[in-house]
Amino acid sequence: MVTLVAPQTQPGFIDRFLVSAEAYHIPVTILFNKMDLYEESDLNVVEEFIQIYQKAGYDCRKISASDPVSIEFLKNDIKGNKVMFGGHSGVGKSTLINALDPNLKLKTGEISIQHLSGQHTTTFAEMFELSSGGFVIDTPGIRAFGLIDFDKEDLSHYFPEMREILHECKFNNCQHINEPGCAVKKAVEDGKIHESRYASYISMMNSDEEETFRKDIYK
Ligand SMILES: Nc1nc2c(ncn2[C@@H]2O[C@H](COP(=O)(O)OP(=O)(O)O)[C@@H](O)[C@H]2O)c(=O)[nH]1
Ligand SMILES: [Mg+2]
Ligand SMILES: [Zn+2]
Repeated sequence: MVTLVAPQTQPGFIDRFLVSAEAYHIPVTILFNKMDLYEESDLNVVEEFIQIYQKAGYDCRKISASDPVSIEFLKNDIKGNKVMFGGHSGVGKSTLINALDPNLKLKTGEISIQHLSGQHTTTFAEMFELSSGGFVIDTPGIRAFGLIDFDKEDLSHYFPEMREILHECKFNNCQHINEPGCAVKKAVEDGKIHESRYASYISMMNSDEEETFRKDIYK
């Protein structure tokens, strides 16, 4: 779940999230929430984001947790599945789950350590069954992502639009940085891969290996 105001989600955060999902073969739908709050200029930014992520192959949906019509499709998507809602604190994950099933009464808004009866604070991931079918996992807000369980050399495999053309690179160990005959760099130049996605790739390649690619996160 992504919002562009209150709070603002950065492409770099989305890209790290998506890479983690790809690494675990988890299909992603990007929900742009709080559409009811956006001014004209915000709407342009939403469209830019949607361009970036549709080009990368992701399903993008504009919703408002407060607009039942905009979220109805989710009931079908969730039926028969287990679905995790992720994103920054305050983007509206718990509000959306309540809108999908008002019986759940998850706590929203201010994070509180008080456990009021009949309410759940999102301080850890918790799974709930929806009355319309399927299960949803509500997660606490994620500030940053540093949890990717694979080698740096494989990073481009977790960008779907890069994965498609990797075999076209001249060198089979191409890192898509400075190598000649690199199909990824050419696709960026030709506008087939969005510059913002490539910038995230480079940023992740340059990031501290211990931080970004550590393999002991669940130990
Ligand atoms: N205007 C508007 N506010 C929303 C929407 N979704 C959530 N909110 C508000 O955003 C705040 C944070 O929501 P919450 O569900 O607690 O976010 P979470 O931390 O992602 O679970 C609450 O005050 C919600 O009422 C929406 O679609 N539109
Ligand atoms: Mg919450
Ligand atoms: Zn390459």
